Amino acid sequence: MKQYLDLCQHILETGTKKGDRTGTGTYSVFGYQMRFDLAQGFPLLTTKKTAFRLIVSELLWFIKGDTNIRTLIQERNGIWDEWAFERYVNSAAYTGPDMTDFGRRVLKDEEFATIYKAELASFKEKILADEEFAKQHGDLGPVYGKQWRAWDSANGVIDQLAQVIDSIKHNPDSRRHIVTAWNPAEVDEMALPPCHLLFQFYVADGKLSCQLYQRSADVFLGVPFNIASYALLIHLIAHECGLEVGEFVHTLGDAHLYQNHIDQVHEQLAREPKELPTLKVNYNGRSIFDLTAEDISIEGYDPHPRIKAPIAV
Ligand code: UFP
Repeated sequence: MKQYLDLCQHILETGTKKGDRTGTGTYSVFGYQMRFDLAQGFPLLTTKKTAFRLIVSELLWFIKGDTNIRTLIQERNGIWDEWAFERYVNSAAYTGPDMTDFGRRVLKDEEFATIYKAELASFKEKILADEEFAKQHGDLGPVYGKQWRAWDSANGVIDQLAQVIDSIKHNPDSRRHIVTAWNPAEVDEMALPPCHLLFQFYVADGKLSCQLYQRSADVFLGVPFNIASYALLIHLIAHECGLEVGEFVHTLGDAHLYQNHIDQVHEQLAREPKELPTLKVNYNGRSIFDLTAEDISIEGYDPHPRIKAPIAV
């Protein structure tokens, strides 16, 4: 994954110091593109252990059109927890200790961190135990799953994912194989406006490629997930359409390294990339819409150890 390490190096060398919504501070570049030939192996980062299991359950959650964290928590996937929690503590229903600005305070104040962890844990327990509570407070608003599978329009509900698969199958040369999660009418209702917001498929020589436009990219924590997630999506859709996999073209808008990730990036850059793993999917005649996390695995993944870093909420 030299492409990824080159991006980190590029930001370190040319990035502009820039403030951001979370108050953390970043080094940032605007406009960058990476290409991954999926025939060369599955692009899961080898210079840092990356949790493929979480990538799989999140992608299947998008594909199923789900927007509630309950399903993710049931699969022991906590990557969206903070976003739902933030909505909850800002709602009238929340009566616990003050959680204002929890993302930043948790990094600076140990006493607060203990209280926060307990609150978040009890929030998650309630989501699991109480279906009504989950319906009200586990939903993230009309995020990816909603837009991909059930975009609301004056002409009815649009299943963009099913439509794009259909158009790849029946009109492969089309230049309109597009799915967009950026719904301007609904952005304000989302817990987090989509980061990976528009993708286009391309069919040539029996291979399926895909280009993604990502408006905002946390290069240390988010991007390794985003690359693997779209690589997996291309594999699944290619199989669905009887095509081989081509390239993943990853185009970034604001590509940033948070200032509290810089030591970790240097640690990673000092590591030698290893051989890429291989994706295994047990399709068993089922469509992309019926696969479960148990059907998808990775083989030959022997990464360098995990590197921890604080997430900016
Ligand atoms: N982010 C990613 N990839 C994702 C995702 C979020 O890198 O898939 F959901 C990062 C980008 C940014 C933050 O650092 O999360 C979102 O903040 P903002 O909306 O202010 O761009």
